Amino acid sequence: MTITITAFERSPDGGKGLARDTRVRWALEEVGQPYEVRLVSFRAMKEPAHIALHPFGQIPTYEEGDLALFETGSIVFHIAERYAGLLPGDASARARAITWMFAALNTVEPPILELTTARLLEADKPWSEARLPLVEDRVRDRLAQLSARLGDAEWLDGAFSAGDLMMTSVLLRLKHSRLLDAYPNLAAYVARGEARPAYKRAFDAQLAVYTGRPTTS
Ligand SMILES: N[C@@H](CCC(=O)N[C@@H](CS)C(=O)NCC(=O)O)C(=O)O
Repeated sequence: MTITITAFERSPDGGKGLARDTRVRWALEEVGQPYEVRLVSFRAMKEPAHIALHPFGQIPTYEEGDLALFETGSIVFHIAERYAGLLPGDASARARAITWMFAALNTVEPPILELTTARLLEADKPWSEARLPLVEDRVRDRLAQLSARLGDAEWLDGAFSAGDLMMTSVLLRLKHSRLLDAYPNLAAYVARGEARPAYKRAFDAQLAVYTGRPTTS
């Protein structure tokens, strides 16, 4: 059955991995499933046809036969459940991997997104300069906690899982800030994720949309 995802027709970062279709592409590459991409404009994202797929008018979405999903947490979880390669077979290890997916999306991503908002959208506000250090400290708190838990391990809980895919995807948002520098084990963790062939294929395929180079999927 053909899998179709949606992605930005014009991506704000020019396809350099920040748009969330990257994590869905990555999951599909990890499990070896081909997929098609339908590009949507910002205007089309807010029109009824897309809203029927995604009530909040965003990307990515995921279609497979008569199944339509939105939210990257749900999409990556679905891929990991349906195809082998992203969740361990052992029930407890599987539950822990899923826990890390939730931790990435519910606990680590929110302060990182808040920082992006503060830097990009609120920089001209009179209170921005005073607030920014507070927002950065909230990110640092989470990074310190995650760094302490990861320690010297390669991945968060045994073998690479959907939990690592999601956590790496979230941390990649900090790549161009200096915040990861204080946590070398997290920086190395992110680099390990980026070095995975499946991630590289996903990244290249997204970038190719905007550079015109042929995609790998
Ligand atoms: N929680 C959603 C967030 C989706 C989201 O924020 N998508 C962004 C692209 S990465 C988007 O469509 N932004 C355009 C908009 O919100 O109008 C998920 O994980 O799928």
